[in-house]
Amino acid sequence: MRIHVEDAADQALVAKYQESGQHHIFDDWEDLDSSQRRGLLDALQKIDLGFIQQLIRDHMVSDPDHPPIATPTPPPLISLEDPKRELAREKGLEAIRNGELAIMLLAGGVGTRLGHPGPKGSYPLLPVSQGTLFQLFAESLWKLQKEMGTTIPWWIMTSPSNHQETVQYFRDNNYHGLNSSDVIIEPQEELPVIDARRGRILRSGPGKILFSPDGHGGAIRLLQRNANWFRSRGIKHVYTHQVDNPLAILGDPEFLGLHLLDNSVFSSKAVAKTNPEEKVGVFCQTGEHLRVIEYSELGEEERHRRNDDGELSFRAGNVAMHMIDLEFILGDESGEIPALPMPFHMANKSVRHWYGSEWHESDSPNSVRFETFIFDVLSQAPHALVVEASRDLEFAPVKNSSGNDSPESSRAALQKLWAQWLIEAGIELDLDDQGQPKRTLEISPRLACNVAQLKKVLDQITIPDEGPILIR
Ligand code: UD2
Repeated sequence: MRIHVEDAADQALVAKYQESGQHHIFDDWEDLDSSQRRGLLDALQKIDLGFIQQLIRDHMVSDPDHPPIATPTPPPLISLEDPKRELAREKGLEAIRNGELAIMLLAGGVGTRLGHPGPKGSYPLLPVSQGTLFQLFAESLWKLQKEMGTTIPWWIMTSPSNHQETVQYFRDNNYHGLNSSDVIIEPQEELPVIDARRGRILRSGPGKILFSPDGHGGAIRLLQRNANWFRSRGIKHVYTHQVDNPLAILGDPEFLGLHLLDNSVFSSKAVAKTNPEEKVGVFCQTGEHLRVIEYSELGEEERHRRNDDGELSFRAGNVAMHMIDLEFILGDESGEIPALPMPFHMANKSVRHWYGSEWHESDSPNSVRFETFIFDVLSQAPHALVVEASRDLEFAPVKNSSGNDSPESSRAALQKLWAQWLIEAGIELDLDDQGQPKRTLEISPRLACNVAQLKKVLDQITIPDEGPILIR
């Protein structure tokens, strides 16, 4: 079909897509009004078509299988009992007090599994107040800043599709008590979604390209784009956490200290996998480097292998809390940003899309998204570290709408932990035989983020005689 546009640059753009086998994008051009046409051309302008065509060739046409992974071995691990931890904590606290730490929340994902309409962080997880995940994190950070007597900037990585809503959320909620200038909300980049069979760019409606965020590896590019911001403030380390885990200990001083003592440039927390089939990526050593091998990529034999003590050999499950040395990501004073190329992974998903002037849907995956993963920079890290964390204390993600890793299981884990703090602080509480409090319970992080902090504010706590217990 011949498409006529006035501007020579636009005409060349249209020709480029048509000649690259993406002419279907214009098949309803005649039905679009002038602003829809402009919107489409602007979206096409944003795409690096040559790069996308290369991704399609590399992943879909040539060899869709993963390249073989060099024989993995279990990685060295700082265990829960490691005596270095106490010293590490002091070192971490000192670095935070010196203003060397920033925190980055990865909140750009699409979060389709939970079925919550807004950004995942706006999910009302808290059991009594119905406060949100964003609120929990913001209040934990408020507390950490107060305890440290310093500002700790909080970067929130959104994606173009949830950015405005996230910004609006924080404005509407007065940043949950944080200084708005310390909360920097910035979107990651996005890439077009591709038809799984033919490698065509998909549309989300007439004249609209279907885009998807480029994976949490986008955080590395976001840091690099903002190199001057971090350098000018003397920030040396960034702690990253995922929006789906309310138990993440923001900026954990002990973790930062272990990272520093070990001269690591990329440190990660890991919890012991409970069974060989649990669907989390595991840290492995391959050659000189650490890497995360996704559940599906780890061979049957390795998945089930056990040590003499009966523990799974490959048990260091990735819980997506990382401490990253900024010099590794941003380079040294010379100002030259290191390249740090990351491989693209394909995610096959089923999606509703617009093609041939009608909607298409499928129960099986019909589209491909290209994503990079933050931990893939490990292959370029001169030295990296894995630190064991306790699942009960640090990992209760909200991923699915029910069952495992759901709001229900996550709330239960939070309440069990808060109940233990109260009991340890000397407050009486009835528990059931699973260790769960018999009454609905919530402790605001503004008051306490751990048992030591709780013990300091005992005089402010009164437990009502009946009903839900909200301590704030
Ligand atoms: C991730 C890990 C998995 C396990 C698990 C623990 C990967 C590929 N897998 O699985 O091994 O450790 O977490 O909870 O990481 N996000 C963005 N931008 C994107 C995509 C994701 O910010 O483009 C954020 C997202 O908002 C969320 C986090 O990254 O906070 C995890 O994303 P996910 O839900 O895709 O990862 P998941 O649960 O499959």
